[in-house]
Amino acid sequence: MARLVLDTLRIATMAPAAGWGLVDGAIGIEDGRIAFVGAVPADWRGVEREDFGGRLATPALIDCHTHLVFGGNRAKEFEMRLEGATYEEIARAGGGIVSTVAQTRALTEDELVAQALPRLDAMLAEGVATVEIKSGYGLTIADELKMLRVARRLGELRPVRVVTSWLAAHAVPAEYKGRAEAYLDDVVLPGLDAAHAEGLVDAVDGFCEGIAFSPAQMSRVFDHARALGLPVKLHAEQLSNLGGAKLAASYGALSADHLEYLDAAGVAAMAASGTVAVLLPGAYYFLRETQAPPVALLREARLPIAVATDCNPGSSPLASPLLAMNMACTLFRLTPQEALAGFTRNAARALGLQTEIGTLEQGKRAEIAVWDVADPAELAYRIGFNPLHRLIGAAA
Ligand code: DI6
Ligand code: FE
Repeated sequence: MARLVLDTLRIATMAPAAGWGLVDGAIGIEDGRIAFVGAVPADWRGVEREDFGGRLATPALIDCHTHLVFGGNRAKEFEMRLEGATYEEIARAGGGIVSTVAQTRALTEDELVAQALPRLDAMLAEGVATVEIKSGYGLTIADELKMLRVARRLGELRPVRVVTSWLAAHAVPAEYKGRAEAYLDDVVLPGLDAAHAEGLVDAVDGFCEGIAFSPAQMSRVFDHARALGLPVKLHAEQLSNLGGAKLAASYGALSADHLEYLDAAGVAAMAASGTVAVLLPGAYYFLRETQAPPVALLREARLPIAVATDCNPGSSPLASPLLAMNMACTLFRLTPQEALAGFTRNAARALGLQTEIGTLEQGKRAEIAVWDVADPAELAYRIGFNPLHRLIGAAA
């Protein structure tokens, strides 16, 4: 029985639905799980202790929405836009999501691993112990499977839990232009079967938008996921309101993500199904979006709100959860407490892992971030500064 006491901590357990759940004291760890939070029980007196000098402990961070695996980058496109080029001109010049698809298809698994590792390492350096990673830049069966194999390998190469999502319904590839249904028939649905058979899929995602897939098309994907017993989630209401959140909720989705254009009916549907609202301030910032998600409605409906980086080359080249927290506060007016809950308790729920991680409570996995700060609000407050002291117990 491996026991350890982390002593002299200020602990933000994030256990209550509101509040930090602050406790001053110790955390007992036994065989990788939290045995107690607070005072050290009598039968733990002889156990090895490590003193943390009053530092702050929080649950290790969970980034519940990323596209961490992709080839190349789109810095050139960023430059062109700042020099006045329109999105259309860039697309005609071979830019946009198509260019990331081409670059991703061209790389081997090893090369994709090598390109993703620095992004993953940046996240781990900020206290991340769980990261969700989507496919969606391969758009052929072979290339989508390749992306998810890379995601799984990242989880073997680093002490992090990787949760995967099948996002072949991210964009219609050039070779299927105007034939989205055929793309679903030829790639998205049979590819899902193949990826699932290989154990590569933890959930099924899609991009429900005018420039991507309609609600009716997404239902076909979700019906297939349901038949395989896989949970679903959706990029919904990012650029317009197609009722994607409502559709996702009708399938009991784990989460609906982005949500800038979400309306009251969508909120009500999500509340009824317990679907988590995942906010992605990095994409809002980078695309200079002006309509913010309806945070007041989300609060009113008591929807759990998660926050994530959406790390991707086109709309959110962001590998910093701490900066995402700051942006959620400055741009969406979340409180620092909501922002941290968004990267801990509610992010766990968005991945269906709420019984295992996301709060510091007895029985949960001992995945703990220790920070050189006194007050948990400091985590969302600073910009471009990383106060992580130590990450403990991340999945090996
Ligand atoms: N929404 C987004 O913001 C990204 N994907 C999505 O569904 C954009 C992806 C890209 O431009 O590469
Ligand atoms: Fe995304």
